[in-house]
Amino acid sequence: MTQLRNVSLIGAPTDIGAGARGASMGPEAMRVAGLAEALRARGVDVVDRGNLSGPANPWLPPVEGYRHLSEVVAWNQAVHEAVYAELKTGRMPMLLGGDHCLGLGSISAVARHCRDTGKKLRVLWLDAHADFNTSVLTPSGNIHGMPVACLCGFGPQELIEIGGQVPAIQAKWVRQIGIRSVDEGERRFVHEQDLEVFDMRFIDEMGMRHTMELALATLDDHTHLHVSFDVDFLDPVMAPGVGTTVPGGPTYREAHLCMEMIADTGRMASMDLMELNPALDEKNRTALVALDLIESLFGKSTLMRK
Ligand code: HAR
Ligand code: MN
Ligand code: MN
Ligand code: MN
Repeated sequence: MTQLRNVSLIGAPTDIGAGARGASMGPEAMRVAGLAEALRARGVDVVDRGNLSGPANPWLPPVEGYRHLSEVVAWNQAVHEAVYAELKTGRMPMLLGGDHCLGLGSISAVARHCRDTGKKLRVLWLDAHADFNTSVLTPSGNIHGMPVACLCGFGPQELIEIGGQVPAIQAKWVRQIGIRSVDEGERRFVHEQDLEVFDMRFIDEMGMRHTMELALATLDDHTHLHVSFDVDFLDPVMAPGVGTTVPGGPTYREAHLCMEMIADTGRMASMDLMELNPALDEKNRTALVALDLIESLFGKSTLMRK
């Protein structure tokens, strides 16, 4: 196992890109659930860097297809710098969102680190949504529906250039898993850009095991694996605490297998935990499920093989 065993928690308490308020409380909910303690119990050296700060949510309608664009840029710049700084010191950043628009800042930092160090990047995007909208395709203007498109170079200049290189990543470096809600124009764009999507129908037919074998194929010693975990990936029966629930997600066991297979690669070097919304949760239970899955991601297994 070459997986980094030193994690830096970075809180990004904002819901600036979301369609519901409350993801701003996500970082604290994970702390209350006992994230740092659970990782330490697994032998991980954990440092909590506390929360980033940024502009308040003005809760305004979209302007030219984007809601809160300048605020989204400011938050993503802060996330980018924080994530990049951790990678530079050889630590594993774990971004605690916050809504998923911040995946742009996080993954652009990871891509920049990979350019610095000559690593290959593989991004696993665990989500109910493809997050591949643009200002013309979006039905909402909410930028949390756009980060993958922005990373691939399709988005407003001030956002897509945050990592210093446009595009920050190539679509072929991404594997999306658990997808079950894609907007009409977004669907066409996903095909046009050849994004590799393992949707729920694929998982139903092929099983999570085969899905993950494909998603994790061709990783090697030079691959930096980034996991962007949108909590709405999970079935809302077990994870109601998100702003945009979509029925028919992976079961508890399927989600665990997904995490366990990622852990087995030993290649995860950064991650995001996004969209947790305590305002919509029940006694922090979604945070506790997310924590449970993160433990699996860090190698917890029933028979403790390693
Ligand atoms: N596709 C819809 C939109 O663009 C909903 C996007 C919801 N996204 C997230 N993150 N919750 O995945 O508005
Ligand atoms: Mn590194
Ligand atoms: Mn998402
Ligand atoms: Mn989502």
